[in-house]
Amino acid sequence: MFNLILFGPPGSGKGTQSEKLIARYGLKHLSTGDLLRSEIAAKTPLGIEAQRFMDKGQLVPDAVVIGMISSALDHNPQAKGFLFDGFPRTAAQAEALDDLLKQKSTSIAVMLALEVGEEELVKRLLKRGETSGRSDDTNETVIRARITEYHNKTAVVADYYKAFDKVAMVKGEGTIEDIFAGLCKEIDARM
Ligand code: B4P
Repeated sequence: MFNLILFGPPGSGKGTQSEKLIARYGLKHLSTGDLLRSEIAAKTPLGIEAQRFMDKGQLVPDAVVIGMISSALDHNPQAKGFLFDGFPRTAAQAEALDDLLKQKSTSIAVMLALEVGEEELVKRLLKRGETSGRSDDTNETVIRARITEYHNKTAVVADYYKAFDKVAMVKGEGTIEDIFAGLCKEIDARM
């Protein structure tokens, strides 16, 4: 199995690049953002709870997202590898992911970390908010709260994987194709 994490602040292009990466490498895409949004759309109790946090730009509680990922792993026994998009976002989630993968006798091969400046992030998310219908993209205060959550709780996740020498930093500004080429180079060097 080849498992990778696509990491970066909100709006850094994780969703955009994930689509291209799964098409090229045949990995199973697990996006906690997408999973949460489908729970919200289906108005499940989990979705109703998650929405309260997402509308404020806050992270959803660890137990909720770890449970979602655990069941997604169980439902995909045939996958040749997973692309984790937007997960893990806290140190507790990173430890839980390691445990879940260990139970399946596998591990993370690499964390690809997209680097994008803060003003570019805000610009991209406000632009997406014009058409996406995502309530967390239309309000600049909520967008900045998401970036603050990233600095306070998520940035440390890169340190967790750096300790195992598993982090590759990739420039996340420029054309989508150039960024994709940078990501593929790092993956191909490790496959
Ligand atoms: P996510 O759904 O993960 O989304 P994101 O971080 O906002 O965006 P992403 O980085 O995927 O950006 P994208 O490619 O779309 O999270 C949403 C919320 O869910 C979180 O705030 C949190 O509340 C909750 N959540 C999710 N996972 C969680 C977890 N593990 N634990 C707790 N809570 C969790 O790109 C953004 C825009 O930029 C797009 O419009 C795109 O077209 C554009 N773009 C991309 N690349 C570009 C480029 N090179 N140049 C110009 N524009 C570009």
